[in-house]
Amino acid sequence: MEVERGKLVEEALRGNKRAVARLISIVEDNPAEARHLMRLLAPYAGRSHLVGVTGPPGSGKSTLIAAMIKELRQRGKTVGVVAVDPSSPFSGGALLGDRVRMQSLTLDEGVFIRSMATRGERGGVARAASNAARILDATGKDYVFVETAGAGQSDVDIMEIVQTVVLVLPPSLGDEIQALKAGIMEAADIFVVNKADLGGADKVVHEINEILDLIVSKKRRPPVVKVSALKGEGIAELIEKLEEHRRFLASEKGIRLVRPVRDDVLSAVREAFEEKIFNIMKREEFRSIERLVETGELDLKSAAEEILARVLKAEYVSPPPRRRLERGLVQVYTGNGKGKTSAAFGLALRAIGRGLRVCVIQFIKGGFDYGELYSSVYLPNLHLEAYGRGRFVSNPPSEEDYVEAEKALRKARDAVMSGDYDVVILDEVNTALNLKLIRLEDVIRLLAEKAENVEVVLTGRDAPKEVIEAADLVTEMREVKHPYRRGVQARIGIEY
Ligand SMILES: Nc1nc2c(ncn2[C@@H]2O[C@H](COP(=O)(O)OP(=O)(O)OP(=O)(O)O)[C@@H](O)[C@H]2O)c(=O)[nH]1
Ligand SMILES: [Mg+2]
Repeated sequence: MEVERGKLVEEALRGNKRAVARLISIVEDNPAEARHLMRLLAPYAGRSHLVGVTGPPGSGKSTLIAAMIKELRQRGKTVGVVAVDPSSPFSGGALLGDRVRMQSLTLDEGVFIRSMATRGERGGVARAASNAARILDATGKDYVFVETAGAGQSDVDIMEIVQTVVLVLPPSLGDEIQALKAGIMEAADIFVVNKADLGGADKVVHEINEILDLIVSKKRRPPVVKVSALKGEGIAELIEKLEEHRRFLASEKGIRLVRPVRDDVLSAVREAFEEKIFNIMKREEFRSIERLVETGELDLKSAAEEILARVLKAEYVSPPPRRRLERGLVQVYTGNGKGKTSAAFGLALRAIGRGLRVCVIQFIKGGFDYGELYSSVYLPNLHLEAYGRGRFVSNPPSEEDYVEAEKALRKARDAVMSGDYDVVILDEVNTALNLKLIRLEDVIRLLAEKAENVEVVLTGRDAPKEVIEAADLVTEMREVKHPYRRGVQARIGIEY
């Protein structure tokens, strides 16, 4: 497939019309394949002048394009055409002479014409047409015209991918001009009043100008050009206007001269998201949703929403890539000031952000209602266990206080030895030591035996001097001021 694809693209780039036609067919029929092909072609596109030609049915768009092709070929320019859903075939009308002229156009090596039917899902045609235009662009056409019928959303979509929008109006339009979709009126960069040979054209030119007086808020007032596509009159002037518009775009920092990339961006997003789905969801998990759709228990939209929700959720809580410390030290936050546990949690946040795993063992505090108990749920790689009875330890401590502290110490040993964590925070361990709930020598041994690449943080006031000696970093929080002293109560979210 890969080779075939490459070969086809190569042939098309070399100007082989059959290869170009095949490329466009593939892109029309197969959105997945289209993405691959468009990516291969992307580097070659971006040089054509993409011109949208729109207007009511029968206004003479196809005839006008044919006339422009003739003029452009005389100037040595190559041209591609994508005609979307023409109600009359791209024949330039019923006149026999036209048909012959068209035929001679399709034989011309410098011209490529392709019709495309509207069908299927909304947006599908717009995408296919825009891809086809891009293919013609990549294969080196100087001008690419995209003809659309001037009604409906897909027109507006297509108009967004071109650089210059030409709105073709017949002279017989009269009041209908008011009924034209405002969006199209405003999107038009050049107005063409066609069939000037039939008379009545000046009146339409006048009406358009009146409307333009009202709606023109742009920097550039779109010119109104009177032509007869059939007789080839006014065509040279129209081409001048096209070129003038291109120069205008270039002077506007090339905004629309840059190849419109919305489709590329969207399809890249689609692709990235698809990849994410299968990175995050197990095949089976996906399959189970698929099955619900098959049996009709879930409609497509709900299925999509379900998948979206799961992926986003997993993505949201998924941690950065796992990292390990090269060397772990021992830190102590002690003193009578507030902020010891807060400092330890600050360190935890930093560590988690770098893909380290953090374990917090809280001595004494278990059973109290601290905010960190709730936030740890949202933090990947933060494991928190609180031991204690939810009551201040009295003197002498109860049997249960000893049991809880013992459990916490055992857990702490596991955490520093297991290799599962990179940072282990022993919150209030100093307090447990001072209350003699656990033995100092056990804590010192734990620090001595901890795995090399594990950082251990001990908090709590009055750290024993043996702990301070064993530590690499010791910070003492000293109370300078505290709101409790002036009767401020503990606040939820700040003190607890
Ligand atoms: N008299 C006159 N007839 C024209 C002119 N341009 C086009 N026509 C005729 O108008 C009819 C419609 O022309 P098309 O070029 O097929 O019009 P269109 O806008 O492409 O039509 P759809 O693609 O069906 O929307 C044909 O019979 C043309 O010959 C013109 O300048 N003068
Ligand atoms: Mg047409």
